[in-house]
Amino acid sequence: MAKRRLSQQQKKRIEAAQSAYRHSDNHQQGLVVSHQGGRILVELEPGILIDCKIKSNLGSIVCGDKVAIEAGTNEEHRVMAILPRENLLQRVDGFGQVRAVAANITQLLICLAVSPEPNLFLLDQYLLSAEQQGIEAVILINKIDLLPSTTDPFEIYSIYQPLGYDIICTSVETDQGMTEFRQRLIGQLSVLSGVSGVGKSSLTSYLLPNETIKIANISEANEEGRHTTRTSRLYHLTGGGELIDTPGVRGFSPFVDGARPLAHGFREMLEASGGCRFHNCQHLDEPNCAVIDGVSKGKITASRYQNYLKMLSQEKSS
Ligand SMILES: Nc1nc2c(ncn2[C@@H]2O[C@H](COP(=O)(O)OP(=O)(O)OP(=O)(O)O)[C@@H](O)[C@H]2O)c(=O)[nH]1
Ligand SMILES: [Mg+2]
Ligand SMILES: [Zn+2]
Repeated sequence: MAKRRLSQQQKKRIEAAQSAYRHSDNHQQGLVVSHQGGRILVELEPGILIDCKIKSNLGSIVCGDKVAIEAGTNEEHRVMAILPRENLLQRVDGFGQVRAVAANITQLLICLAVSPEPNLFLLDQYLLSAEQQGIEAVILINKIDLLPSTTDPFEIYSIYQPLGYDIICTSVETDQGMTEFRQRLIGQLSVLSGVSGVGKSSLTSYLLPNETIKIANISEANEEGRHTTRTSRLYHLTGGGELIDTPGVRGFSPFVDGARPLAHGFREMLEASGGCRFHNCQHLDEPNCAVIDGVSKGKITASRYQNYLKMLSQEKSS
C-alpha cells in the first residue's frame, strides 16, 4: 500500500506540531513494541502495555520507536509524536518503496542458516546498511545441527571474520551457540533480520519460552514462500536487553543509501581506498585503483567486490 507523499511544507508543519507536543507536559512517553494496521502497542513501563491509535500524518512508526501518547475520551490512547530517533533501519520492498523496519537499534543480527542456503549478496547488503547507519552487525548461522550439507559455514568464516564481523553458529535443536548468542544480546536493542525460514522466531522463542511466538511447523517450513511471522515484535529478554523479531518477507532487500559512497559500507574497500589515485574513485576501471589491485592480489575477496559492483549498477539504474 503506497503512502501518500507529503509536501515539504506539510512535513515542516507536522514536525513543528510534534516538537511542540514533545515539550508539553500533557503526555506520557512509551516504547513501541508492535505496529499492526492502524494499532500500535506501546509499553509505558515494564509489563504495562496499551493499545493506541495513531494521530494521522506521523509517518511510519516502528518497533523501538519512543513515542508521546495522550489519553483521549473513552480511555482511548493516541500516539501524538515520535521522539527523535538515534537511527532507523529501513528496507526496500518489491515495488521499490522504502519501508522502515526498526528504530533506535544498537545491533543488527543477520540471520543465515544451513538451510535455506545463505545468500551472500543479501548478507553484503545487510552489512552495508549496518555500516551506513553506524550499527554493530553480527552474523548468525542457525540450524548448525543440519550439517553436513551443501552450505559451508567455513566459507562464511573465511570471508567475514577477517573483516572483524562476529559470527555465531547456533542451533535451537542442540543448544549449540545459544549461550554465546544470549550473552551477545545483553544490554543491546537487537533486531533479527533474514529471509523466511532461517529460524528467527525459533531463536526468539528459545530465549523466551513463556511467550507464544508463531514458528513454522516442519511441513510449512518446506513450502516455498511461506511467511510465518507477519509483523515485527519487540521482546524484553530476562538477562537484560531487547530483541525484535521481524518477518522474513520475500522480495524485500535492505535499504542502501545511495547518497553515500557505496564502497564506504565495505570495510576492506574503505580501508584500501586511501591508496587510490583519485579521491572519488569508484573502483570500476580507474587507473591506480588500490581496491582493484587488492582484488587482483587476493587481499579483497572477489565475491565481495562483485557484490559491490552489482549494488553499484543497481543503484545507477534506480
Ligand atoms: N534443524 C533445525 N531447525 C530449525 C532451527 N531453528 C529453526 N528451525 C526450523 O526452521 C523452520 C522455520 O523457523 P521459523 O523460526 O518459523 O523461521 P523464521 O525465520 O522466523 O521465518 P519467518 O517468520 O517466515 O520469517 C521451523 O520448522 C523451525 O522448527 C534449528 O536450529 N535447527
Ligand atoms: Mg518468524
Ligand atoms: Zn579505487
